[in-house]
Amino acid sequence: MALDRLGSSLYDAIKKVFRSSVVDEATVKELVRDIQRALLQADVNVQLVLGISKRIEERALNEKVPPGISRREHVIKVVYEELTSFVGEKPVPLKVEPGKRYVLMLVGIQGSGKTTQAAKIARHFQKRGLKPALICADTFRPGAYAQLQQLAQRINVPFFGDPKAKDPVKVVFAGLKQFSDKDIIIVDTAGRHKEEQELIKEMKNLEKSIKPDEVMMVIDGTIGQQALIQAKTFHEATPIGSILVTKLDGSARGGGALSAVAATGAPIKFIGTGEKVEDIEQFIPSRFVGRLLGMGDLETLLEKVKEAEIKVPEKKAKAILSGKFTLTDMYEQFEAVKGMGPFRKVLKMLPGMSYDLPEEMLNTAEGRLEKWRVIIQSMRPQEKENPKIFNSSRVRRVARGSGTSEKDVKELLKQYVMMRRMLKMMKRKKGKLPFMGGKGFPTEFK
Ligand SMILES: Nc1nc2c(ncn2[C@@H]2O[C@H](COP(=O)(O)OP(=O)(O)O)[C@@H](O)[C@H]2O)c(=O)[nH]1
Ligand SMILES: [Mg+2]
Repeated sequence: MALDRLGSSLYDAIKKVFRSSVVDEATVKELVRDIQRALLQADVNVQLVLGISKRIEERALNEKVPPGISRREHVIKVVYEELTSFVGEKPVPLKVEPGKRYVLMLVGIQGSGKTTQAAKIARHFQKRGLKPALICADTFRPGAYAQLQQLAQRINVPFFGDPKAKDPVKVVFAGLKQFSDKDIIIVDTAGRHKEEQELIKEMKNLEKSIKPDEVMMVIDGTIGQQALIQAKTFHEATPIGSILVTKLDGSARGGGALSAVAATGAPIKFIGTGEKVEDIEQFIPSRFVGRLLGMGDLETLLEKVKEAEIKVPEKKAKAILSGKFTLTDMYEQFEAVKGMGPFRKVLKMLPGMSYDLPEEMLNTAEGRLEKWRVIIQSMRPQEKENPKIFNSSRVRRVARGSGTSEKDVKELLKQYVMMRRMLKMMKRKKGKLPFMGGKGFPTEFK
């Protein structure tokens, strides 16, 4: 199951909590069951799933709700916290300082993505003004040398290797000598499929000889449950200091790889999200879980909600919920959101936005929201109040007046229809929009 699907099924589970009229024991139990199902389908280890769901249930049912937040919010907070602690509470960045040579050794089976990540990590630090270097210690696979050499050349990072060498230890020592002035040296090692024992032996030996500052295990995010066994085997041979999960783009069954974290106790430091050398991200647990839940970074969200305390007069809120949602109202929403910080971030927090908007739209959302504001400003009052009257000549006029294209105007109108439909749906279900309980976000509907 794809990681993004895990995201949307967790999100659906959470959404149910938002929409149910009361949050009681039955709601919590159903939520826990939904979460279990989502995690199991994403290949997370059964024991882990049971542990997490038990803690969520206990806390959600028994913990006292802190003042200032609703029971609903509390339940979501518990889910979020438990999932976050499952992938690592805080980000653990790879610390590299100028002038202090740091040797990072990558391990993992063949095809997990070591060589590619070696280059990605080098580039990551190069972009931050540090001096990286790459060493090819894969003396096993023909072509390993050329692969890393080419990658190094492309990103302009110093590279050392010996295509004829048989002993990786010797190669690494020679490389380390040459790179004594570098800040981070990334050692790419061999991985094998079948002769696992051989691989483990070589890895152990290499680690003992060169004594790297850190051993980072590269795990293919698509291998599911196997990741757990793999991580355990490696960890027993050489304590793994950190983990990099690759291929979390596409159809990664990331849950299995995430279980590996629990097996080794080592933090995930990076994730690989594509084949290109820039497709690497520092792993930030809260952001990751937020993404899984389809609601951005919850902590930031709760903070923002408290900070902003945007309220819409009750009369207006009632009018909107009764179906009267005009473009003027939409404009006001944009204005309100604008005061809350970076658009993109806030957009992810908007009800229904993170999963209903295509990714490409989110990417350009910042510019777009600004555009939409200008477009609405260029409309006549009767158009804002009654958008139904829009025809092609009105669209053309507004596009011209706002310096945008007709396509832009149509897109805005489409977005408007979507939001109105969503509000109507909410009304029918008599639920609140996500995060609209308590202090309300971005407006208060009571
Ligand atoms: N989609 C995707 N492919 C990746 C990623 N990282 C590596 N790959 C691909 O995985 C394959 C194996 O990578 P490689 O670095 O040679 O693995 P190694 O044998 O462990 O050194 C290559 O085709 C890479 O392009 C990633 O983050 N996403
Ligand atoms: Mg390789």
